[in-house]
Amino acid sequence: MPRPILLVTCFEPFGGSDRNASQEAVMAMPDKIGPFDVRKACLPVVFGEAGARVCELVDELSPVAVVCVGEAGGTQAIAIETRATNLRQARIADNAGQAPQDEPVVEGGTDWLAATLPVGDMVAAVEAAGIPAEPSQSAGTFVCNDTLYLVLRHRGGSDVPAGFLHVPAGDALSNEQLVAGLTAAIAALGIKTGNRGQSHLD
Ligand code: PCA
Repeated sequence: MPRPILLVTCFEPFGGSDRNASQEAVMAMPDKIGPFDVRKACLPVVFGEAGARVCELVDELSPVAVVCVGEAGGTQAIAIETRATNLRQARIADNAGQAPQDEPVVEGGTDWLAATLPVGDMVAAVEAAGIPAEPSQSAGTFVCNDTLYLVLRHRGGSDVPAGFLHVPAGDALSNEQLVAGLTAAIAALGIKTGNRGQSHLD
């Protein structure tokens, strides 16, 4: 039996910064976690393109789950997003110079899409590893939210469970803590998956 593939993505630096905490943490994660082979990809911080890239990787790798990771300013904990909103509202330009205002991610798309990873179990697992974590009801309206929205509606709300974790930008948590927290969150997926009481990963 081949080992199940878990797709984990991060983002390149953006907004004039030369670092992205999500990239540093994801690239330092182990290549195997529990039963999973972890495949990592770093995404462009570009509206539409990042989500399209994840969808391509889903088609190419057939992962059992997708965990996207980005950084967020002003937070002290790993935030596990519960949903994505159909809104693009950029305070700063993305890395292609786009700053959409009040535009939908998908014209005519549903207002919200729920993440399909077990958010509560993941929060508990990260906290059990001694790293602060919290569920979050908003992934913002920039490229991270955009990516989650596009992945969740891929193949018409695909069978692949997907979710998003925001790690603090800057030094609120060390890279070692981020790696430990992300690894714990992913290990929790092997125990129980899906937020509809279904087990997707068995
Ligand atoms: N954070 C941004 C985009 C890339 C990243 O790491 C966001 O929260 O949308």
